Amino acid sequence: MNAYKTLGLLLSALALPSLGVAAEFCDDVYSIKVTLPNQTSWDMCWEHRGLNGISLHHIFYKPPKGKRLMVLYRAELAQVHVPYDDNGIRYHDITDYGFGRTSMLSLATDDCPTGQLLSFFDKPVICQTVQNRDEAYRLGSETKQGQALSLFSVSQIGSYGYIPRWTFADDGSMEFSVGATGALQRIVADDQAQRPGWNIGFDKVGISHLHNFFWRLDFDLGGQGNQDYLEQVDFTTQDAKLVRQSTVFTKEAGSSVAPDLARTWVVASKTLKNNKKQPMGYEIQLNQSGQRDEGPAIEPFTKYDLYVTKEKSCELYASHNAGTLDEGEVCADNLAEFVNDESIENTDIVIWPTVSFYHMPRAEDMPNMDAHWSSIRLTPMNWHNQNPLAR
Ligand SMILES: [Cu+2]
Repeated sequence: MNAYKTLGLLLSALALPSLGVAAEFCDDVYSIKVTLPNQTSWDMCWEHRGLNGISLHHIFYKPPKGKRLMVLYRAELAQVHVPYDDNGIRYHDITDYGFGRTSMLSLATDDCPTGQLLSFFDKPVICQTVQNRDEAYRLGSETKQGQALSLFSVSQIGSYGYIPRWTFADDGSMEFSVGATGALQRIVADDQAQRPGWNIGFDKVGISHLHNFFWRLDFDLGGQGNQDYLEQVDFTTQDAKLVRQSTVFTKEAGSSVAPDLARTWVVASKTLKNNKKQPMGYEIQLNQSGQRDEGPAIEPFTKYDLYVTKEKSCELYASHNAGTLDEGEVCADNLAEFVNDESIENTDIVIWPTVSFYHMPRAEDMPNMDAHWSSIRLTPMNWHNQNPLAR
């Protein structure tokens, strides 16, 4: 052992206690570890990616009295598709412009008044806050206030400002949202053409359009990548009763919202069980399912509201994925091609929830728009033995 090595060991032995535990899966600067006042902990790593913007990975949750377990291996926004009603343009903002690099705005202290800014090199890109979420529960006079960890960044794409936000609550639930603000991208004089849209004043028409948001979620419940399955749960009426019908997907598939069946989806683990012997999992809820887009034949990826595929490093974006290359392999173009009858049993799966917002412009969109939010919600389903915040 040479002198330098001895000195190095000595220094690291001296330094370790004050450094604390280093992040497991990333550099310390990309590590987020928060214990909320209710003693729930969340920890994860973040990345800045040119196309996805902020991407999160190795997401772990620890309830106040339970074990720390991985929920998601990776989570990212995988497309923002904006087709205009007059077919004048159909944007694919994530792949064609990218939410990272120059699109990602540098945040000021005022953008994050109650939190802390996280920087990518010297550019502050994430605002991290702990927020109150009012009553977590109430039973008579017994009540508990809830909290959540919230992360957001801002990406400027054309006239639009998009705010991807990731919220992790003290009860294990998560909400992934995107706010759309900025200014209207396309306004025409209404005597130019009978364009689909809405008169926003002074003979100006804001062209109506959709914002279709796609997330790519690689769940690895309990860190076991090959043990997750996706179940679709429907309720049908039989003899004045509602009867549950469960379908576990065994092959890659697309599925759509069905309000008449009260349809929902649960991702769960074949091996992880709570103390009541129930499979531990998460329910996936699409919060804005009042509007949906099934576009023309050139956009087959809009056909379904949720997809499940076998995990592939070549399948990263819901549409316009073909330009991406993985070790020389030409990747398939979009979700409709990713779903090609492959088995998803005993393999790592990816879930792609989507929501649509139909934006009909109004006078109030001038000169700048309010932030309108679209989101999905992930709620623990038998992940715990009981309400994790109960005494
Ligand atoms: Cu819009």
